[in-house]
Amino acid sequence: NAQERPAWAKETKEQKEKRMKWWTDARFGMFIHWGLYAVPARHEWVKYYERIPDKEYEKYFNLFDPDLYNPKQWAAKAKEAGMKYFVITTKHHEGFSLWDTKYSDYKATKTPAGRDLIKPMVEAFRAEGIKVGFYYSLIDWHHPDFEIDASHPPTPQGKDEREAANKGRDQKKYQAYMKNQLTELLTQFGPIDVLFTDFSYDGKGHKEWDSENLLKLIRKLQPNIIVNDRLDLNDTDWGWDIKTPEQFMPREWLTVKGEKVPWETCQTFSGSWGYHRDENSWKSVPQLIAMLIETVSKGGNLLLNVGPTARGEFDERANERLEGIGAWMKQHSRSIYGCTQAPDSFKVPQNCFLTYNPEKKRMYIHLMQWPFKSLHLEGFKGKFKYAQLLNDGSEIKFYSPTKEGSHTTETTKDGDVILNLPVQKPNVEIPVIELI
Ligand code: H79
Repeated sequence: NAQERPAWAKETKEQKEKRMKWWTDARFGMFIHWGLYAVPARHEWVKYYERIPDKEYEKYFNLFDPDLYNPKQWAAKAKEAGMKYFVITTKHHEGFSLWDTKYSDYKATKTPAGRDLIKPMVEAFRAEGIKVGFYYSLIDWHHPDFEIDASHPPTPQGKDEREAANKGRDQKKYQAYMKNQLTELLTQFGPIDVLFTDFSYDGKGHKEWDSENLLKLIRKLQPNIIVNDRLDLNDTDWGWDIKTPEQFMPREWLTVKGEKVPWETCQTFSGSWGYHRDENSWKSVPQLIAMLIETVSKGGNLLLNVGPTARGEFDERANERLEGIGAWMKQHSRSIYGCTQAPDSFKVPQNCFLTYNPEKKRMYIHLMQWPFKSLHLEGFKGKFKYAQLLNDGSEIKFYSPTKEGSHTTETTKDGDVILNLPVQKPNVEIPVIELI
């Protein structure tokens, strides 16, 4: 970037780690996608996929009436699932604002909802001790100055058509609008812990968003905020905080210039982010728990999305999954909170994910398949003193085989430890062994 880096972009690695510690310890957050697209209930990109003209999309604005909206219930569900922060779509690509913004009439206040929906949400989650994150869409399909590109619905088919449609549009004015809206969001709702901007692509990047100045403003208004990487700013030089792969599980801890960086995968229950009535691709509770474990085993966070309905509720499929995850978390969150990838010196046993708490020096072995009686731990000898099942705190006995006697010696190497597991798998989705 041509501009000089501001002071905050020069914080040391240690300073950054300290600022982000609550977030790296938290490991698990709730994403919430809520907007007018909850009314058609067939994907938050429905305006794009179905080429819906503005006039026709208006009907969802006029019908948006979340009469069952009770953010205390949402917050209670997030808490029950073990989520430590939440991120709400204050405005998605459709351009509709959930708060009472001064800078647009395309907002919840002007719909049958008739009020600011963000303030009570922020209050409800804070009251549960859950940190507050705002998602803000850089893309805006409603603002009259947002320059139309190939992914703008209803998508003009040709370049000429787009150029004609852009007569009179001034992206600079849209930049000012974003700054005004972000100023509201970052000054009127108390401390905001996370900002999730979305997103840059072929059509638009840091020039079109004025990303450098946007980030400067964000840091000025909320110096401790954690900002994602979607502003199209150069690697770490420009001071974004987290890498955010979308519906994707990386092979290993994500790096920038060879250095491990904080990362968060955002994931959905069923594919769509907005409430989708007819989607049949819902992940199961054990799949979702496995996703959380695998993410932490690679040093990342999981931001798991709920798309509330048009009437303002989490639907029963979402609640069932949040409850299932919560039941597991109640007994096993020790292997998640404050944990990270295990040191390389520990070899990952077959069909297992390891997580490690570096402060407590405890290792967690997640058994994705229950073996018959023996779990072989290569090179673990002398690295722990006690082993227990995490769900009930019951002792697991172990031994290191010797060269003499046992039939196990032929396939066992020096330094191995064998855990004596019960024949029956404990009655939990994914059993965990804690090494102390
Ligand atoms: O808010 C959620 C999504 O709506 C948004 N980010 C998450 C958090 C998002 N949707 N898609 N993407 C991000 C990735 C971009 C996809 C695109 Fe395309 C490829 C845009 C244009 C080409 C697929 C095909 C989607 C639209 C057309």
